[in-house]
Amino acid sequence: MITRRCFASVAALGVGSLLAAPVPAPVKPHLRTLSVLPLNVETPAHLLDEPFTSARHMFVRNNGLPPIKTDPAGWRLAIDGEASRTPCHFSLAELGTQFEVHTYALTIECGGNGRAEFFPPVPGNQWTTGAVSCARWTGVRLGDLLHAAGITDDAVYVAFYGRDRHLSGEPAKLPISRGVPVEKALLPETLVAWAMNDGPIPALHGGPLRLVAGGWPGSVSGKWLHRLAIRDRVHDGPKMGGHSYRVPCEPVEPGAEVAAADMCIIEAMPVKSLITHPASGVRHRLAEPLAVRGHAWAGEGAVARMFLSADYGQTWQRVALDEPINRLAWQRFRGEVRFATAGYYEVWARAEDEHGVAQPMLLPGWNPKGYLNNACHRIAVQVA
Ligand SMILES: Nc1nc2c(c(=O)[nH]1)N[C@H]1C(S)=C(S)[C@@H](COP(=O)(O)O)O[C@H]1N2
Ligand SMILES: [Mo]
Repeated sequence: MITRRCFASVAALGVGSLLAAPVPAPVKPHLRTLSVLPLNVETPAHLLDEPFTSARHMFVRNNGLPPIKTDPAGWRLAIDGEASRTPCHFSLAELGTQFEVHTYALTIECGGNGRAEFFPPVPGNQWTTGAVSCARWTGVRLGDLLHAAGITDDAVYVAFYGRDRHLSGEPAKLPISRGVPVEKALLPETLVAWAMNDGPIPALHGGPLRLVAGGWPGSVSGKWLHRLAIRDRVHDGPKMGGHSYRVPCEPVEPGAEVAAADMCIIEAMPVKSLITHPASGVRHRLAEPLAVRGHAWAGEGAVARMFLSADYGQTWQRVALDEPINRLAWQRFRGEVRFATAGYYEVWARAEDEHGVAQPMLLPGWNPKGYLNNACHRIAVQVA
């Protein structure tokens, strides 16, 4: 892996242009770059403290190379597929005028967020805690577009096609083409969006048009969207099959080899939370309570109760939790932690959903690609 330091020194010397193969400047230097080709960047927990994630602090997960041209003026969205009676296409202007426009804050978490913790280790981007965001997305309901395209009764899945390019450079190959079952596609919050946080979607995040299906693995929220196919079967595009975005249908022993046939597609993400203030490693004065806050989310549902522990989970204190601004938006929590003595502590956070399902304190089920790690987040606190 190329380190950030390496980028910084090249940029500082201004010699990038002199190198035969110029070292790219970090795209988000204040975040943590996991890989450059393709670009994968995660966000330190304390930079996710904003109510809604700004572009500056949004993780980047690319499977291929972003398109070279993302001009909104010429952009078209086609809708077709076996289960479309009236295939059609729209410009961005037509989308905005022919359909009702909606804005929702939607949590997008990469299926592999937390992968770095699995043991035995699994290949792939070693995300720690920073592959999650919740921005405000504006666009039209995917369901409205499906009706415009004459969705038929035998529709099973809605597939996305993006304009990004395969790493091999082969124009016929797609880096990724996934999608969602029709039931998820028809939910009111599933959007085809052209705006993020009231501005155009940044090119890195799928602008000018992307699918946003909150609460599900980020890989279903197709960026650089130019085509939707209404399928009469489970979509079979790149990264739908094999071990991609799938977990063993039945739990397996850590390190087990699992046949592709025994892997099931991930749907909603599990309940989870993140402490966004203070940053891990904070020094704190014994006399005062420590103000702790963060976000919690729960896949297709809502978080019902939120807890903090300062004794490795031996005792838990229930803390304040906001309602989500809309379904599938993350929820703010805030509490105060008091310490009996000086010394080293950890503060742990644990979210519980509406059905009484809470985050595990240790790693959840190991799986070959390291998906769905929703273990409790914890920060270090030095009390003096
Ligand atoms: N076209 C396209 N869409 C894509 C991807 C991609 O590589 N190409 N990556 C997916 C994955 S795995 C995730 S987690 C999210 C990341 O969105 P972000 O980079 O805007 O944070 O986009 C998804 N949509
Ligand atoms: Mo992802």
